[in-house]
Amino acid sequence: MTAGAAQQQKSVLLVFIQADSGVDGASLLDSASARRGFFSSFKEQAFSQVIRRAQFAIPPLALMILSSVKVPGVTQSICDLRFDTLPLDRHWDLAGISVQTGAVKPAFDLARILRSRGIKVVLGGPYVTIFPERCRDHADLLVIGEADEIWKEVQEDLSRGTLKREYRVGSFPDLSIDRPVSKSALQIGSYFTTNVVQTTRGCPYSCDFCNVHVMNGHRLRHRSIDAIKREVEEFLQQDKRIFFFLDDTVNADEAYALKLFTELIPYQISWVGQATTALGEKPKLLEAFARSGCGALLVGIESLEDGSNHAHQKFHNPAARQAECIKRIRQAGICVYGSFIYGLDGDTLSLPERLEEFIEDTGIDVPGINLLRPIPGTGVFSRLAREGRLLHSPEDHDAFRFSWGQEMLYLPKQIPLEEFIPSYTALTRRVFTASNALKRAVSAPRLRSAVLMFNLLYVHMYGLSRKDLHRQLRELSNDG
Ligand code: B12
Ligand code: SF4
Repeated sequence: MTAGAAQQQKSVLLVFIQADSGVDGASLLDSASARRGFFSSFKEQAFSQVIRRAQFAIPPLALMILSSVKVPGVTQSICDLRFDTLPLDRHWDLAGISVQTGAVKPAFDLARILRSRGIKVVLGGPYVTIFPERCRDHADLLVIGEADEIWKEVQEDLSRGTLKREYRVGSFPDLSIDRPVSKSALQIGSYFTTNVVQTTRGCPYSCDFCNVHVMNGHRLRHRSIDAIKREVEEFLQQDKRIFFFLDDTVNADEAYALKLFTELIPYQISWVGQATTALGEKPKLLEAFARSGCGALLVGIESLEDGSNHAHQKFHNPAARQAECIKRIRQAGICVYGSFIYGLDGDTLSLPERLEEFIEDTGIDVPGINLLRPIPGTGVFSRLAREGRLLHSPEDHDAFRFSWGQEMLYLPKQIPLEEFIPSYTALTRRVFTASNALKRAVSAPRLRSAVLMFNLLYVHMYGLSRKDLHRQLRELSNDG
């Protein structure tokens, strides 16, 4: 390579930001965490490491997709801040940051640091797509929307020195066009698995606490089954570990899912994903899931109160059918992670008892009992703001940061906050105990050690959540 060609070579750094709490590492939100004793600090750090290193440590698919778009003269690297420190000892022509709603402040802080060192910054991801105006001043350029196609243009412009201020994706990318995803920019050993695959994008539903349908549209877009099979084959050559199908609802199109998972049976993989419990009513599809190696599914149950789900625009999966469906999924040998939200608009103080009974009765392997997180840009956020029920100014998006059930951000409709918090913490104290963790692991249809680990982590994380919520309650009553 000549000196001139070497000069023209451009380098791009793609950065994934660690959330300061939640699945990336639970931490107490209050400064008291700094005052904890040696033993609890040590325990905290050890748990945090386990969480980072083992449980959810999957690579960011968005950045894998971007780094797979190859343009001559441009090299791309991924820096995952869960494991890596910023490689500021090297020269970068452009740094791309994926901004999730709720981790806006760390993303903007990072952008400022990079720009102060003369590195151009491009922001993309869910928050940029929904709130481009709020991002403009924090970056040299923005990519608004799904960047699968437009990222090539950005890199070409970088190469030519003609970068624009804004790249707006006109229409959702056609996923049936084959765009192979490569792992070449990943540190494979850092992750629990690197086999992350998305088969469809978009969601036909409109739950008001979610904005996937806002970001990715209501129409389900499919990748070609042949392309997925090639990807699975390719991925297996580098990493034989479990696959994670990241689709929000992997059974959203039942005919497609049946064909896909039937054709994946010969690959003998094991996999986990997210699905609706309607799967329990489709014996053929359920069998294809089980035979293709499905070990566990996360299902969003939210409330056991239909009125609550309806109040939040969730109409699929009526509560009455949930229990039977979950039992059938488990009978097929697939573990169920049941995700609930307590505090929805139709919920009353009688719900925790029913929820506990439901978890017992169905044998859910890993329960997750969440607090509603009003995320800026969602329907519920706007509605709670209109109704004066948000506990922070709706303009202050940083106040709505992610946390692991550690703070209430809004006033529940039917339950006063001073009764809601004790009722939630009493519920998590009963559900997440070490003996329940053991019981669930023993009765799990498979993946017993993973079920045990998840449940034990939750014993720890819900313990932190209780401390923070009680602190918030004390503060609120002092203020009042
Ligand atoms: C897998 C997953 C995870 C994984 C991996 C995290 C990750 N972000 O990769 C784990 C389990 C760790 C996780 C954790 C969390 N998650 Co999550 N997760 C998902 C899920 C199911 C898929 C993400 C994905 O890979 N999508 C596919 C890729 C291709 O889409 P994409 O990320 O949007 O990227 C495209 C564009 O946005 C854009 N883009 C993205 N980044 C960048 C960067 C640049 C520079 C450019 C140019 C473009 C660009 O181009 C990409 C290609 O088209 C989504 C749901 C969804 N449908 O997206 C939720 C989702 C992203 N998660 C969500 C949440 C709330 C969380 C947690 C806060 C949960 C918690 N309470 O702890 C944490 C936050 C962790 C973090 N540090 O961000 C919310 C985010 C809401 C929002 N508006 O931001 C989502 C949308 C789920 C939901 N229903 O609300 N999550
Ligand atoms: S919560 Fe799930 S089903 Fe509801 S809109 Fe979001 S992605 Fe779709």
